[in-house]
Amino acid sequence: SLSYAQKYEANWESLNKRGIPKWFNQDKFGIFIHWGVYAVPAYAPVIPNDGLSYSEWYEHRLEWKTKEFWDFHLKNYGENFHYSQFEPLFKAELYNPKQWAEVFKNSGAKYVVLTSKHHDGYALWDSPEANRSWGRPWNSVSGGPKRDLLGDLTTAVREEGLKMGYYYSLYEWYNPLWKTNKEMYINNHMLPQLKDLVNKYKPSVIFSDGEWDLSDTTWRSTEFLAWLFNDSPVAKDVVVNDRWGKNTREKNTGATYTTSEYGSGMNADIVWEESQGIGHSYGYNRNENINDYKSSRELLLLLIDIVARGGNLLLDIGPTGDGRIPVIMQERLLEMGDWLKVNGEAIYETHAVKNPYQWSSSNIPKKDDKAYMAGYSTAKLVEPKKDVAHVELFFTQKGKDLYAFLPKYQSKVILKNYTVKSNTTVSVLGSTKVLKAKNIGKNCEVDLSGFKPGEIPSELLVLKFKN
Ligand code: FUL
Repeated sequence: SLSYAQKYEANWESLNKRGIPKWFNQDKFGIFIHWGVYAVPAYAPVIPNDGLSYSEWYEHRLEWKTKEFWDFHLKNYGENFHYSQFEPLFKAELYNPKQWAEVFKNSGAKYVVLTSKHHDGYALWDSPEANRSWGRPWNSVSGGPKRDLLGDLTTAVREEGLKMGYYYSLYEWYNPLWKTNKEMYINNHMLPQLKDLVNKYKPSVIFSDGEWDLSDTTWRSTEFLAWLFNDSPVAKDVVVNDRWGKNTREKNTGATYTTSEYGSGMNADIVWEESQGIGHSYGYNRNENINDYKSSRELLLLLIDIVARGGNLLLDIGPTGDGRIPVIMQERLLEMGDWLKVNGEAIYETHAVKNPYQWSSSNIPKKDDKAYMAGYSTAKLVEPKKDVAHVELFFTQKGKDLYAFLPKYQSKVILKNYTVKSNTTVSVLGSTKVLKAKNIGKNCEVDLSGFKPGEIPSELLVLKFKN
């Protein structure tokens, strides 16, 4: 828990005493946005579970002449077309932050994290520090859209009642200072820029990144965090991730939350957040097609699986260079929101059940059953930790109440080693009907056969055991 009275010192031992503001782990679901100049070429090869699929790495891939990118670039833009020449084509002429914020609100997400600056150094606000080697400004207000993209989204998102946070890359691939004098880069460029972002826009989340080349001491990360937690305008509620220097990831879990990326997440004992896109890239990739995108059912299973293990999902979208959220991404978000409107009470502000596997239902078809697997892709999406058996049901709890998520409707559900009490009522979220539930030995059997067709959903139903 947080203690505001104390002054944190610039070391992890002290910073870790702060804890992580409660709102973060209660909110469960956020939207990640990767947007910048890379949204113009918007291109990467499509290779599942491979960082080569990240379109936001376009500039670096060109510099390294990575074949898949270089061939595409030569063919379509030519050898002499420099990455910075995409900036004038980044116009965001159809950008409507209010519409974006409405979609986020209706997706059921509670917070938004936008790339304030990715590794290419391009800032989405009027950052005085943001400039290129030849000393010219390199941000969305001086060039490209000529607009404070970040500020305008921040206002719109907050008007919808959601929290706003920023991704910020500590390093920059082609900043001359970075290349020649790391200390000056950090002191005169990076730290003032990050503080400017905090002072001007007051983030609820800082998702730091690009930290891996240097130690946390060289980055002066603990100094920055002590300032952030003691003296910044967001000292009370800001939440920060774990990327503050090589060897800081998955550590310092008292002050920072753990980030996994296109991964399977963590266990329930720490505050953690998994991030991934709907397809295989964070930035928009025009090279992806419908089969590369997860369905809303798959995305909801991903969310459920993560929340059942105590984590958050930061689901990424990649807007286009002209300022739109691709319609298919909007649809995915809105479909998730429709489900969350009915079932959100089993997600928000819940906790992981310590050992959910003890309750695995005994009458659910086994995982090798083809029909069953066809509608249940989580095992494929989320590589289970080696000690975790195939998940048949997902569970969360809130106070004394237990929620059980069923990937598919079944007429009877048996929870092993779980018994209902005389005052327990069992229902399906979205329906007021009280279900028959009886204990048979150590197990509890719930009868779902009494519903008329269409009365409850046939997929992703949630049983509530109210105690
Ligand atoms: C990574 C970055 O390199 C990716 O481009 C992306 O921003 C991801 C969230 O973090 O480390």
